[in-house]
Parts: sequence; C-alpha cells; structure tokens
Amino acid sequence: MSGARSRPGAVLLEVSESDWDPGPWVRALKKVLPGRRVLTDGEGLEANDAVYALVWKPSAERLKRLHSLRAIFSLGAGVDHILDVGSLPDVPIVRIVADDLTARMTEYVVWQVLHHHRQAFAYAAQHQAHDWRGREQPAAAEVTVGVMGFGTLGQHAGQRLSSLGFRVVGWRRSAAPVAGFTVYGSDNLGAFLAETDILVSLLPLTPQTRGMVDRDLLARLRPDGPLGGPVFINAGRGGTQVEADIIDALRQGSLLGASLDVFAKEPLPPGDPLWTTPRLVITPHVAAASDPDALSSQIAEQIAAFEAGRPLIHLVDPQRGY
Ligand code: NDP
Ligand code: OXD
Repeated sequence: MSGARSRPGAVLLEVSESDWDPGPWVRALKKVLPGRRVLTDGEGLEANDAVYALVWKPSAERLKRLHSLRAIFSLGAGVDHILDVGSLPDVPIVRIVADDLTARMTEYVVWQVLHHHRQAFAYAAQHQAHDWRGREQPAAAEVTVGVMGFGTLGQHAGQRLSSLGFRVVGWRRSAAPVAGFTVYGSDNLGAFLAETDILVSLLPLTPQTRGMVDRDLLARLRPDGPLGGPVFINAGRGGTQVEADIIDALRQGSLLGASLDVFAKEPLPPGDPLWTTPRLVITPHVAAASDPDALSSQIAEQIAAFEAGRPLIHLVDPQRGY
C-alpha cells in the first residue's frame, strides 16, 4: 500500500485514430510530469493501472478496464468523442480551455470571415480570366457576423472580429450577457439569424445541436445583406450540419459561400459531393489543433491541484453534453 502511494498514478494516452503519433504527447507529458509513468495503449496490462486517461475518441472497452481511474482529460476542447462512447466510468471529465487553442481558432475564424468578406472566390475567378476589375466592397461595419456557440472560442473570435470593425452578435444556450455584444438565447434563434450575414458555428455536438444547421435554418439568414447573400462557416462539429442542404444552398445560390473545417464523416470521403461544391472552402479539421507542448502543462497543473485536494476546472457536464 505504502509502495503504491509513493509511486504517482500513471497517465494513459488513449487515442483511437490510426494515423495519430503519440510521440510528441509522450515527450511533452514526461517533461511536465517528471517521475510519472506516461503510457500508451500498446503497453497492455500495465495501462490498466492508469489513474488518469488523456483521450481522443477513446474505446469504451479500454476505459472500462481502467479500474483505478480518477479523471478523464479530453485532448481537445470538444468532448462529444468521449460522451459518444456510451456508459462511461463515473469520474470527472475535463476539457481543454487554453490560450494557445483559442488563439488558433480565432485565426481560423478571422481568416475565413475575411475570405468571404473580401470576395476571395470572385477575385480567384477574375484572376483565372485575367479580369482587372474592382468589385464593390462593403465595409466591415456593414456586415453582421453571428456566432452560434458564443462560449470560450466564440467570444474570443467575436472580440477580434469586432476590433476589425464587424458587427458581431452571439447565440448561446443560456443567453448570459457578454459585455459589448448583443447575445441571443436558444429561444431567440430567429431574431439572431435574421440579422446575420456571416454565420459562424462553434457549437459543440450534443443531442440538441445535432443536424441543426439545415435548409430551414440557412433560409432564415439575412438574404439581402451587403455581401449579396449569406455565408456559413463551421469549425465546431460536422454533426451539427446537414451537408446535403449546404450543397443545395451553395448550388442554388441562396448561400453565397461556405467554409467547413468539420464534417459528419471524417476524413471526408474522396467521392463526397462536398469536394466539388462551388464556393466552398474545405479544411481537414485543422482550425485549432491541440499542441502537446502548449497543452501538457495545463493538464499537469490540473493533476497537481487535484491531488492536492483542489477542484478540477473546465469540467464537462455530461447531461448538457458539453
Ligand atoms: P464552450 O463550451 O465554451 O462553448 C460552447 C457554446 O455553445 C456555449 O456558448 C454554449 O452556450 C453554446 N451551446 C451549447 N449548446 C447549445 C444549444 N443547444 N443552443 C445554443 N447554444 C448552445 O466550448 P468552446 O468554445 O471551448 O468550444 C466549442 C466547440 O468547438 C467544441 O465543443 C468543439 O466541438 C469545437 N472545436 C473545434 C476545433 C477544430 O479544430 N475545428 C478545435 C476546438 C474546438 P452557453 O454559453 O450558454 O453554455
Ligand atoms: C477539439 C478539436 O475539440 O480539435 O479540440 O476538434
């Protein structure tokens, strides 16, 4: 017993993605958790002793075998990949909230908003046609960006977009106010959409948000804004969108443009019709990658605080789904 006490509980990295390289995480974690075993799934029976599981798309079977487990850490900000596993051990689930990840997401959102605002598709076509003509360009202040999922990432991106001059409104479950922004709650979706020219979704995937961005929702965006039509950007989760409806809206022209970083099925299959849909930017779920060096120290600090009897922070509410 005393021997077990003197040896700090092991950490298990459990990631079921075939092309995932655990090396950078193992190296970063060993630096910030000196003296602690950092195991990967390959370590078989020894892995069953892990006290903390650091996971991305974990397997239910593996989690069930961790009889000493005290907490699960998501290796990302989202946790649908954990909650989807089904019956989970009854331990706290912690997600990533970190400046590095937040800054990366804001970069992506600002990049895509500017891409559509500055008419990048139209100028790319003009370039191909050697067509030297300036297009009418609305000012940022004339354009309203509506951020669905106005939480940690949404508010930070919203602040940066505001400082570029865009009008930014937020939509969140609680409708809790955020200084400097108009914030709508779940029961005010219609009013939020009606004034939105560029819709940015940073929603988590939950039973409530699954499939919510469909043709009906897209049809409620402001149709006659200064860009000539609405735009949709999704860097939250692909399961929140109905991809056939986005394809139709882009082909029919009711959607001026779209940017998708996340998809119902990832990797996006080679023959998927999204690949050939016009005025669509596709990126392979890279909006805000989890950087092992930037994020490991936060996980180590949480473990140290927890073992010193202080509460874990950034806890997930499994009932709410995020
Ligand atoms: P937060 O939990 O801080 O924010 C989530 C927001 O969504 C909150 O504002 C919440 O409302 C709102 N929300 C949740 N459910 C509903 C609902 N049913 N109706 C209206 N609003 C709702 O999460 P983060 O901002 O840190 O992350 C958001 C998501 O971004 C992650 O869950 C993940 O899926 C995705 N992500 C994607 C990455 C990528 O590379 N593409 C990288 C990192 C994250 P309230 O504030 O009232 O609780
Ligand atoms: C995350 C992600 O949730 O990368 O952090 O998708």
